[in-house]
Parts: sequence; C-alpha cells; structure tokens
Amino acid sequence: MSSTKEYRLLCLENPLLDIQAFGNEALLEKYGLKANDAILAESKHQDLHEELLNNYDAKLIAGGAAQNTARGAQYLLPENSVVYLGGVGDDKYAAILRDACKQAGLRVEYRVDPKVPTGRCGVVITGHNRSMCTELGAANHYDLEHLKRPDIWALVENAEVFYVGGYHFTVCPAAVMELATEAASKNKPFVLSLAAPFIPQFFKDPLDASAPYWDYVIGNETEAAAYSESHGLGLTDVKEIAKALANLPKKNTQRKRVAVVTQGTGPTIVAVQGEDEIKEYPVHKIPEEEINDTNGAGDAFAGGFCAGVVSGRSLAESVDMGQWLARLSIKELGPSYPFPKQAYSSQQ
Ligand code: 26A
Repeated sequence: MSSTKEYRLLCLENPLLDIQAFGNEALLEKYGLKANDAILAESKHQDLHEELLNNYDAKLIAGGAAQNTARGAQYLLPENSVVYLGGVGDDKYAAILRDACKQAGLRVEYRVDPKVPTGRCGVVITGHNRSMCTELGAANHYDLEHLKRPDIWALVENAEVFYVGGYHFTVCPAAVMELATEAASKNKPFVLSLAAPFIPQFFKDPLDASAPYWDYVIGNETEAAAYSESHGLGLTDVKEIAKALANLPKKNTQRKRVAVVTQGTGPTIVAVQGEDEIKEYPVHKIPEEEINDTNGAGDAFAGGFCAGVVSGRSLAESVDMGQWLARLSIKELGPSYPFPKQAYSSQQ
C-alpha cells in the first residue's frame, strides 16, 4: 500500500483527453468558435471531435486544465508530491490519461464511471491561439461521495496545499467548498484558478461562494476582465483588477490573499491583500520558431507557481518557476512537458 504521507499538493478538477489539431478560420467559423476561448460543447459542436480526428490529423494528448497543472507541479517537486482527483470513464481515453500521469509521476485517484465515456476537449490551434470545446462526459459525474471516501479524504487531510481548477464549478461546487473550508480550518493554502472567462460570467454564484477561501487566485488577463465585468467592478486595468481580487473579504485572516494575473507575453501581475504596491514580472521571450502551441501554457504557469508555494519559495521565485514551466510547455505539443526532465534554474 502506498503511503499517503508524501502527497503535499492535492488538485481537483476535470480530467479530459485533448483532441488537438492545427486548424484554420473556416473550421472555427463552421463551428462558431472564437480563436481563443474555452467553452462547453453544445449540439452544434457534436461533429467537431470526429472532424478534427478525420480531417485535421488531430493528436490525442492528456489534458484537463488542473490535471495539466498537477503534472506540471509534480515535474518540479520531489517524487510523490502531487495527487489529482477527478472523474473518468472506463475506456481507452482514460488509459491514455493514466499513462501520461504515470510518466509525470503524478498520482491520480479517479472516480471511475463505467457508464459514461471519459471527457474530451477539441482543441483548434490557429497561430498562437487555441480554441477549446469540451464534452465533460464522466468528468461531470465527480461527486462528494468520492471526495469523502475514507481513503481519499485521508489524502485531503494529509495535503498541505490545495489547488482547484475553476472549471470544476461546472461540475461539483460542493466538492470545491469542502476543500476550501478544510483548507481554512487547518490554515492551509487554497489556490483557485479562474480557468476561463465563462466561469466568472456564468458560474458567478458558486465562484463567489468560494472567494472568501482563496489564498491564491490565478487567472489570465481575459479571465480577470471577465471577472471585473461580471462583478460590475468597472475596472479595465489588469493591475486594478488584481488588486480588487486580492482585497475581497477573506475567511482565514492568518494569510494575506495573493492575486496573480498572467498576460501571455506581457508581464505577470501580482497583488497582495492590503498592500499598495502591485508587482510586475516580465516574461522571458521564446524565439518564434521554438513555439509549438500555447494550449496549456496557463496551466503550466499555475503548476510551476504551486510547486513554488508547496516548497516554501518566495512569491517572486514562485512566479519565476511558473514562467519557466510555461515556457517549457509552449515548446511541446499541447499541455505537455519534456522528458527526460529539465532542471529548473532561475530566470531572474
Ligand atoms: C469544463 N471545461 C470546459 C473544462 C475544460 C478544460 N479542463 C477542464 N474543464 N475546457 C478545456 N480544458 C482544458 O484546458 C486545457 C488548457 O488550459 C483542456 O483539456 C486543455 O488541456
């Protein structure tokens, strides 16, 4: 039996298989997709995955935003540091996910639903944009019962840091709240990613219910803008939005909230609750010819950042680790990391 002792970071969200292809404007238009977006599939998208596989030479790659983050954090941390929870089916797609996680040394504890297929995300790459269209499948059936199973809850109790992908608000907000309240009651850091603009837009209530429990909130510039708009903040400046996020009311007053907003090639913004100064950390450019695609870059950033938090690094170092891992992922196909592992060295 493996010990629960080591697993210091526990992540929760939706395990998905990415069906990723290089596409074009016509394909985006045919399915009514924006060049850079993440949405839940509707009936008009039902043929997209097949079309990507049949006509666009799509590749099957392990995805699911927080699963990418969990693999990324494990990439930087000692063996057996990270465990990931989510729902899959009992099929070949789940086997691909398990293999990728095994290679990364990530422990997964899936809720397996024998009746529902593993979730899939169609990813259309055009230039440096990626458009994602998700059929959640078995990921949508994750439930509290799994989280509260004694062997799983033992992992929760043992963990020192929690990371929840905001996409999970579409699935089981009760599980998110269970982790959030557990974190606050034990004074452990709870990290939340805003995930996509549609989360603050259309899942505002469950998102807001969790807000007092965020010790770290991570998003990109479009997610921050969507938050500002859906909450009527009237702010368009990313720094001001980061400051507003950092200063939302907080349950556990033993930790100051930190808001981190990434901006692609623009500087990463960091605001700390109660502090006037907002920090900016420029990213190191990647030569154009080394860029493969940006699918998963934000997840990789979060993975590196969380590895920093888990290992007690400073905020500046944690941001640097996030930026470093994002660079590695951008050079790979999809939300992946190079093996054999590259050793982290500070870019500062
Ligand atoms: C609920 N939705 C829409 C989603 C996702 C998602 N992960 C969880 N839930 N939609 C897209 N993704 C994942 O985001 C990664 C890139 O950031 C994709 O699987 C992709 O790997």
